[in-house]
Amino acid sequence: RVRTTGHSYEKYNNWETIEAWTEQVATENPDLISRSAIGTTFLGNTIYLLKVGKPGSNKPAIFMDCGFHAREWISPAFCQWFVREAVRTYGREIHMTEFLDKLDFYVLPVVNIDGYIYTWTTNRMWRKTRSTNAGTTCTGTDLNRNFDAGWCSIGASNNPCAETYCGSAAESEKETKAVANFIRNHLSSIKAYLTIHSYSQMMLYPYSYAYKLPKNNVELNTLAKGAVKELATLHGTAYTYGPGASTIYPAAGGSDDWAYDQGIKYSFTFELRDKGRYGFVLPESQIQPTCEETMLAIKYVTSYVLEH
Ligand code: ING
Ligand code: ZN
Repeated sequence: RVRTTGHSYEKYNNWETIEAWTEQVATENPDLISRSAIGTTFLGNTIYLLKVGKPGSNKPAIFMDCGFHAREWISPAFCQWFVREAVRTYGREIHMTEFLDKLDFYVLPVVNIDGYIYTWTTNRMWRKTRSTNAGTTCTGTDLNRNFDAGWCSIGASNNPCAETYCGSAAESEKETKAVANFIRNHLSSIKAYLTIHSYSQMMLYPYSYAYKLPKNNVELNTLAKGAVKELATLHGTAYTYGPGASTIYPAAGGSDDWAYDQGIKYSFTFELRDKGRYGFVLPESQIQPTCEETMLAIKYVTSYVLEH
């Protein structure tokens, strides 16, 4: 069992605690986890990436990020939970053992670290980054509008004061650049891109930047249907699924659309619990059930990716 001062998988952890946890979980599980830095944020925080898997050559990989949006606290909690489940069940549970033997998970516990810190210190409902914008006192860019996928054409704002500000250009944010550069440099191994948000209980796939369907839309629809059915087996939590534009709303510059257009054929945005009762302020009592049911969906997708 991993211990870090003040860290708990059933509580929301602040960045200082999560950062210490990334070091500790890697140090205590050297056979399964290695930690690297893929960049720094606007305010100089280190963006860590955990590579989770048994060392091997030419392994395929699944990339999963959490904490794009600062206030969606259940998201970083899930990435931490996932890593704990990986190290806890490797060698004990046949599916996780097979996954980690055959592929690597790249897990990015918090992308928008500056924003996440701000939700702990100043404004619980902050969404964007904390970068400054020229000519205004308004702060931040929406990282999920900042990718080069129909950038700022729909469902995004040119106004730096808006919640969905797309930034001064595609990949204007250091956090976007760090994620995009890592994925570009590992395109030959990355078979799936998973990005964890909240809330709405949805499993979304491309496209969100236009009302068009991806080439393997039938396959993605079937895969999402199976994953949400599996998720519901635990607590009956109902998820909807479908292309982003028609299922949640049209929005350009999202990371899943960008990853898909890079050639990653399995690209999903998860919107975890709930459907609005608590919204972004999901009680800590729901961390465990939310993470356990989400594990089932992620494992379902992983099994599928391994077979295809
Ligand atoms: N939802 C996502 C958002 O960035 C989304 C929905 C997914 C938009 C994929 C674009 C692409 O608005 C939340 N809750 O952040
Ligand atoms: Zn979000």
